[in-house]
Amino acid sequence: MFEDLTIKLEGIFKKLRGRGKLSESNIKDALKEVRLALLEADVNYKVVKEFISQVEVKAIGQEVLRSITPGQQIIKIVNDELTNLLGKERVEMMFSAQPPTVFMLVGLQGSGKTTACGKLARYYRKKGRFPLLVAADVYRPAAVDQLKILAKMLDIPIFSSKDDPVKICEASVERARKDGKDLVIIDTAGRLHIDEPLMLELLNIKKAVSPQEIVLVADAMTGQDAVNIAKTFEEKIGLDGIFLTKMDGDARGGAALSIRAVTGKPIKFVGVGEKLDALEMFYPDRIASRILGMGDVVSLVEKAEETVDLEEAKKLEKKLKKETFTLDDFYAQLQQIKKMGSLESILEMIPGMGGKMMKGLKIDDKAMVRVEAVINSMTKAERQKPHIIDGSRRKRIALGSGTSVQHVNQLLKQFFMMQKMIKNFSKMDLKKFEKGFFSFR
Ligand SMILES: Nc1nc2c(ncn2[C@@H]2O[C@H](COP(=O)(O)OP(=O)(O)OP(=O)(O)O)[C@@H](O)[C@H]2O)c(=O)[nH]1
Ligand SMILES: [Mg+2]
Repeated sequence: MFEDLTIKLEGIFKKLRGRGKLSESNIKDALKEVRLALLEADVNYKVVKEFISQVEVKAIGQEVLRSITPGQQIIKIVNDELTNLLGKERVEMMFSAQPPTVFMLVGLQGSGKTTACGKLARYYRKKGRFPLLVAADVYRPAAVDQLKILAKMLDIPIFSSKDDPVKICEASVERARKDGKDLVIIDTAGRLHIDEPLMLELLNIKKAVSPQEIVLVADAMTGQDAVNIAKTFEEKIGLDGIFLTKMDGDARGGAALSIRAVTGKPIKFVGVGEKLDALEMFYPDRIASRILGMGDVVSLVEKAEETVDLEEAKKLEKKLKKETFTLDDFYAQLQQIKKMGSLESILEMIPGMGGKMMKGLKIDDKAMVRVEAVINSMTKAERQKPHIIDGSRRKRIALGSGTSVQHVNQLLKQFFMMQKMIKNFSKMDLKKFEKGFFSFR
């Protein structure tokens, strides 16, 4: 997400950073480019106008012109304003003091509501809640089945019946109370377009169960359409937050950057893939850093903590200190990374990997399978001492793994690069690294 914008902004700021002093016209020129970059990213034009004028007022202030590092100062201003634009601080979901809490997910057809219900159920169960999924989309039988499949995969209970949606929702809250479930997540029906019957049904459900959270699920790939849809839902039904899906496919980020400013409602979650763990909490400051190509170390560390085996991580750290990182470790790393989700979504969070690096590094998760096959075809000695893998060994490995010598070469090249990168990385103290990274705020 945001790759295109990140590349452009990095380019603009690189020029500024290179200069010792900045004049008012340098700044104005740069901001013109920023404006264009935002418009090209499909950000709402009114939002862009307001944004640029905010940045300009601050940037042309004495502070920047007098500063010894004017380029840095401007990046800081843009970073702060981007954070503001995205909503300043994360807004958490509300929970009722008297359980069950009800989340009601609404949105157009195919926006990702059912998937989002599954993601939220999974996430909040991990946080110690007891969710009940509710199938209130009764118009398509397949819709109920889809939620049933997700519920089964997650081993989370589901409530469904042949009644009308309002009655289903009422009954589900009753059931949750009886069964000691403290979180009811309602999957509502989608429509192709916003129409009166849909709005009426949603309003009736709202009246019947008074949800703590009405969350609009909107498809980021639809850009400004998503923003307009959100505006209408907010006016007609009232929203508490937004779950922006398919951000993994949206390189521009226009919806994410406009939706808060246009609707006044916060983005709370971002969907970054079809799998149920492809969910990110939305933190405006972290996203702003990511857009500016500065990575998002905090989310990365959190994600790692959530999924990575700490024992394994400690072992790895020791190895790194002794500089004995082998292909076996590389393989173990791959398994850990697989647990964390798609490689792309992880790489995006690493500082400096945001824009150009990501463009050149499109990683196909299927390629991972090939990598596994190649490593599996190596002998123990080869995995421990990859430098012994010469031409004839490469041929044998390619044959054994059903790949080609090019694939083996490529993998070894990547491995040696990673070995080198990790060596450098392990010399850095992560805490210090984070501090330095965020210190200009
Ligand atoms: N790449 C990607 N695909 C997603 C994401 N969220 C959902 N999808 C996919 O989008 C499609 C539609 O998702 P659903 O959850 O069925 O959408 P829905 O809003 O429930 O659709 P209706 O019930 O027909 O209104 C499915 O193929 C999902 O796998 C996401 O964050 N990223
Ligand atoms: Mg659905």
